[in-house]
Parts: sequence; structure tokens; C-alpha cells
Amino acid sequence: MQLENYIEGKFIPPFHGNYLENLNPAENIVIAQIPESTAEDVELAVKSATNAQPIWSTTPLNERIDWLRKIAAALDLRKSEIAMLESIDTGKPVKLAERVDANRSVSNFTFFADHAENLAELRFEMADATNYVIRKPVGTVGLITPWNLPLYLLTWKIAPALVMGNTIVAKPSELTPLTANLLCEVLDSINFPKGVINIVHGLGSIVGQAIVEHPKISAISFTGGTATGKIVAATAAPMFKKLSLELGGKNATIILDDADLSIAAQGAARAAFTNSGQVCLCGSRILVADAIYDEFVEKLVSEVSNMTVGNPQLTDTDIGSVISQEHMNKILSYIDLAANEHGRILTGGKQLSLPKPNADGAFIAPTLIDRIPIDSRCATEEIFGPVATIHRFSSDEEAIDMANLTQYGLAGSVWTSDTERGKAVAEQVESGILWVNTWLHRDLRTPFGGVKNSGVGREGGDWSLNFFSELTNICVKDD
Ligand code: TXE
Repeated sequence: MQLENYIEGKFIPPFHGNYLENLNPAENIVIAQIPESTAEDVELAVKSATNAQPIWSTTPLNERIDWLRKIAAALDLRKSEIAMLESIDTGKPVKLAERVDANRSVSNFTFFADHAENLAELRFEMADATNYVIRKPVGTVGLITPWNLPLYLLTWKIAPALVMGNTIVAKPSELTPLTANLLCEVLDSINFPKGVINIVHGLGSIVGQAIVEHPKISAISFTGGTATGKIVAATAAPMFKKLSLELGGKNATIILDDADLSIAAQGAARAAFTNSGQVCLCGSRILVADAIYDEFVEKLVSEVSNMTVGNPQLTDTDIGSVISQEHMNKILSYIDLAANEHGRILTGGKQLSLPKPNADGAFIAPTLIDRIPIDSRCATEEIFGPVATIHRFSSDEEAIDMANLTQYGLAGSVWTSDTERGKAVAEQVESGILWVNTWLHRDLRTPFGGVKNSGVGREGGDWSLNFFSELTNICVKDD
């Protein structure tokens, strides 16, 4: 398979004619060639997007909403293909890709269509005047997305940007380009207006950087690692671009002494190991009350040891491969480091060799480590793999202090039979998103984003629509 960029409604080869290899990490085989684009391709995409801007931005809102619904309907017909492509591109189980990636990629469009349709009018009456707020598009926006939830995160940005009248230059991760290409095929099949969405494939340091630097791109929405987020911010901030950064996490799962331990063990296992721990919301630090520590850890270890790691194409697989050999080596280096940091491996702790066709795949057994200090590198740095550390606490206050010990502040969960106690703990954790007795239970209307080094700004519902629009207040003095 050879992919091309999608610019001005056409699939076109990269300016310099160079291509990168795209691998299936579960089999370690090349599955596609993708454009190794450069600043010239970005220039072309920006031209296409800025040319399309006057017409798209003046297309009435109800027509833009209709387009979102048309995209959703056309994507919906290709859901099983989305799941299959996502699975071979990322190594995640196809059943997870069906349930999470394919469904959300469609519902991102229907959600933002509904949300824009019901957008509250902003009006502020004064004694002698009335203020009303209108929304204008920001212009041409740059969207940069990672490899862990490829189409899910790309459409999470495309849908609100589109509905608010912006035109788009987007760069999917070079590791997972396949479903962005499927989206372009879908746009083509429904005769979506040309030039409104442009996709440029290639390396982050070249294509991503060229997008962030481009003076005609007025806003950047980025999801990815904190180190890359810093580079993006350093480039975009002096240009006064609107900036949304969704970055890493090192989230705490807090098990209070009154929790239902079986439910909490299932919840903690799911939070730690969904998508091989490669979700920014994953609970990679499990904090457990002293009084129930042994009983809980026994249940958790049994839960995790029963997870089936294997061929992502098989329906009984719970955990597939990680994203690449390079990422696997990074994760394994943290497991090695855990031993130096006095950690004890309770389960997992090693690379797995599986039968063909996965013999050369990047598989790691889900790993639980305890007896490791809460301020160790393994417990404070984002590993972003199937590795979680377990720590003991003796009071709710200590659990909160431990949860707040990292540079990150994205998410977390608290497990308890006392909802009020759970809320009191959750409210003191320095994170943007907390769950009580659940995890990754998402209402797309709610604010999504992190504090500290986990990012800047919020996405979701009104927050996304506000980011992708310029709010203009008009104050009219009464006669
Ligand atoms: O992500 P990058 P990487 C974390 C996770 C992981 C680490 C590194 O800890 O181990 O980040 O992963 C593009 N200007 N997360 O290196 O580089 C890149 O091409 C503009 C958490 O794979 O952040 C890709 O499209 N763009 C995260 C996107 O940025 C640049 C999900 C993200 O890749 C760029 C993924 C540049 N200079 C990793 N350099 C989450 N928040 O969920 C790269 N890119």
C-alpha cells in the first residue's frame, strides 16, 4: 500500500518523492509506504486551506453541521475496516479498536454536530445596553495527533474545527497513518468541499514543525508527549497562536480501605493496561490503603495474570503489542530500572515471544511492580506501556500527597464504598479529570485536559468549540 498526501481534495505524492516505511508492530513487517513530506508539502496544504477558508467560513452553520453528519454516516459504513486498520497499524486488539477507536471516530462527528446545533446563545444584558457574542472561525488551524488512538484523536479535533468554520492542515502520527488516509477516502467519496481538510504525512520534526511555524496557521491543537509539547509551545507562543496542548500523564488509581476490592481490582487493571497502557489517562500508579494492601494486590495480580496477551487479530486477545520495537525497548529499560530502584516484580516484567505471525512483534507481559519508592523514576516518569507501580499509603491525606507528587496532572480515579469520601479525595488531586469508582467513563460535553505538565487548555463540548472560534462581543447601547 502506498499512501499520498490529501491536498485540495486530491491524493498527491510528496514534493520530493520520498517515502517512509510504515510497520505493523505486532508482526514487525512493513505494511505501507507513506509520504516523507517536507515544508513544501505543508506550504501547498496551507495554500489549499487558506483558499478554501472564505467559502467554508461563510457556509451557514446548519450546512456545516450537515457535512459532519454526512462524514459520520460514511465513516460508519467503514467501521470494521477502521478497526482492522487501527489494529494492524498500532498492534492493539481488533476488538478494542472496534469498541473504542471505530465507534468514537464516528461519534466525534455526530457529537459535535449535535453540540453545535444546540450551542447556547451568549447574551449579557446591562441596565442600558445589551452584549451579544458572535463566533468567528479562527482561520486555518493545524492539528497534530499521536499514534495511540489515531483516528479517534484526529476526528476529536477535526470535527469541532470544521463545524466552527475553520479549514484544516492535519498531520497524523507517522507511525499510524492508515486511518487518516481512510478518512480522506471517505471525504472524497462524499464530495466534501475541496481544500477544507488537508492531510500531510511525514515526520513530526519536519512536517509537524513546519505546520506549527507557518505564519498562516492561526491555531495549533496538539496531542502527544510532553517533551514534544514543549517544542510546539516554544515555537507557537511567540507567534501568538491559539494553542491547545494535551500531553502526558502519570495518573494515580487510589484504592481506599473501604473499596469493593474485586470491583476495584478489575477497575485498576483496566485503567493500567487498556491499549497496553498507551493511553494518556491510564492509571500507571496504583496507590493502595495499608489495611487492604495484601488482599487487594492478590486480587489485582490474579486479574492481570489472567489477561490474554497475543495476536491482536484474535477476538480473545486482551493485550496486543506496543507501538514499535523502539518503544518496547524504552519500556523494557524502565522495567530494568525498577530493579535498580528496589522494585519487586509481581507479575510480567519481560518481553514475550509469541508464535508466528507475531514472533518478531513488540509484546510485553503486563507488569506490576511494588516496593518501589513513590518518588523513583519508574513511579514519576511516563512509561506509556503495560507497566504499573503499586504503592502503600496509610491515610487519605497521604494518598493525596502521593498522587500529587509528579510533574503531571491529567487524570486519576478513586475507589471507595463512600462516595462523599471519594469526592473529597478526588477534589484534592491536582488533575484535570478524576473518576470515582469508574475509569474512562466519558461524557463528551465535559472539559478534558490536564494541569501542570499534562497540558494547557481543555477540549470537549463548549471548550473545543470555543478553542476553534474567535468570540467577538458586541455591546449595543439602548436607544
Ligand atoms: O510522541 P510525539 P512520541 C508520550 C508517551 C510517549 C512519548 C513520546 O510517553 O512515550 O510521548 O511519544 C508529532 N513539532 N505520548 O515521540 O513525538 C509526531 O509526529 C510538531 C503521550 O511518539 O509527541 C506526532 O504526530 N509535531 C501521548 C505527534 O507529534 C511534532 C500520546 C505526537 O508525537 C514534532 C503519544 C515537532 N517538533 C505519546 N515532533 C498522549 N498525550 O496521549 C513530533 N511531532
